[in-house]
Amino acid sequence: MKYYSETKTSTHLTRKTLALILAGGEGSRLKELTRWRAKPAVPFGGKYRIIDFVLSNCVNSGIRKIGVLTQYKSHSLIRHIQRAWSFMRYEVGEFVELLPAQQRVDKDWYKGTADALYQNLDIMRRHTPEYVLVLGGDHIYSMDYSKMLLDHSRSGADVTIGCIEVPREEAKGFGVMSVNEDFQITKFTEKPADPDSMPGKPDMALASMGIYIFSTEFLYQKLIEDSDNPDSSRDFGKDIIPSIIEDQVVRAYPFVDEKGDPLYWRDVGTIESFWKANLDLCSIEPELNLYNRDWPIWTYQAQMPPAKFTFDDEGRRGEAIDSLVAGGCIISGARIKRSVVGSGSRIHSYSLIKDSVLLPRVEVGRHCRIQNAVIDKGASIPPGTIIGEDPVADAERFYVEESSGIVLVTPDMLGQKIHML
Ligand code: ADQ
Ligand code: ADP
Repeated sequence: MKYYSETKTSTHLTRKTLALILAGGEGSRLKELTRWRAKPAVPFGGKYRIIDFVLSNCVNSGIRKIGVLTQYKSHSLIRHIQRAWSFMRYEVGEFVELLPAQQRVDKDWYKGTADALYQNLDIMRRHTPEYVLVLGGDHIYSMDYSKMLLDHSRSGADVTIGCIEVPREEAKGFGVMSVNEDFQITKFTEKPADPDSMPGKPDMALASMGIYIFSTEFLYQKLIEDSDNPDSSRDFGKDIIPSIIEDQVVRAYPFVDEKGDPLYWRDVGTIESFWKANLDLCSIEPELNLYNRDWPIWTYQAQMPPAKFTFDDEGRRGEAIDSLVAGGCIISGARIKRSVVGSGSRIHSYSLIKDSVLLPRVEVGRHCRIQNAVIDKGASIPPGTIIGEDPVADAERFYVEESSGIVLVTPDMLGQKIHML
């Protein structure tokens, strides 16, 4: 009986919710991968783009009214959303609507994440939501937002913020909170130099996932107040959230399983974290399971034939182990280990690829050795190229991330003039 009424309530809640995905940030730590495209549009996992994960979470959670706020280098993002997500039917109250910065309120683009919403207040009002779910467009995870909505509506909070435990060192890049025994947030600091640790866990901090559920009228009121404040940078993490902690009911919603253990959530903000989250998919039992039929990750499906593996001229077979090889690839006499090979790629004979992430439509010539690398979409690696063995030689031609040693190779670095976005 309890289960039935919960299902009914959460269906009501998800129908009354408007999800707004912030997809306009620059993502500058991804370096050349975001030179030509916004971070949410960066290809991920062989055939997806990063934004597909949050969009799939919305649809799988039953939230079908979705706005995507875009700003920075949005061409490929907009194109992808139009191609992949147009199956939503407005006639039955389902949509993915693009909300690009368009100087609607004054001459300014979106100044910060709160301003991005403020500039679309009239559009939000038109949809008459009871709740607004604000999401980042650049995280890799599977999450049922209906559970968080249920928690928000039951608690009567003004805002509920998704949170997760992270090592204290990493927490410097996040909003960090302290909570009381009822999960009410008592302190919130955006990107603190010295993050507060969790009680009984000196090495961990409670980080904001950048996911907020607002009761609608409260959100509108705060956005308007913030727009009148000349000292505000118009950002949720820097301005709005810290300003309401004292006087309002702001609750934390931990992203954990039934046992209370943290679930998989990755901010793929750096080359290393992007590389690592891709390789996580190659584990025997990945924490994020793309093969879960109850939680499909939707994307644009290009018409591609199955991946093909053939022998080289000397009879050595092309093979891939602990790897994901997307459709349309031909692996002819090359060996691939613990790597992700993006759709439509060609890997030629006598080459070895290890611990690497190839975005779609990469060509690797004969006799190449590639390891610990990320190869951007459309890059054509000339025969005999060695990547990931000599950091000095790599740094002369490519980008080597200092902290991790991961090598990033883009078409620009190879002198190619065509950008496959
Ligand atoms: P950051 O990710 O550093 O921290 P921000 O750069 O504002 O915050 O990006 C948040 C989201 O908004 C991203 O998806 C980005 O693409 C988008 N975005 C940024 N500027 C935008 C703009 N002008 N218009 C539209 N979209 C924009 C935030 C929170 C932290 C939290 C982390 C979790 O501020 O408290 O811990 O997310 O990753
Ligand atoms: P190598 O990898 O040794 O340089 P090729 O690129 O010529 O060799 O391809 C080896 C094998 O891959 C071919 O025998 C063929 O089976 C397959 N192959 C290559 N290109 C195509 C293609 N365009 N369509 C279908 N199969 C192809």
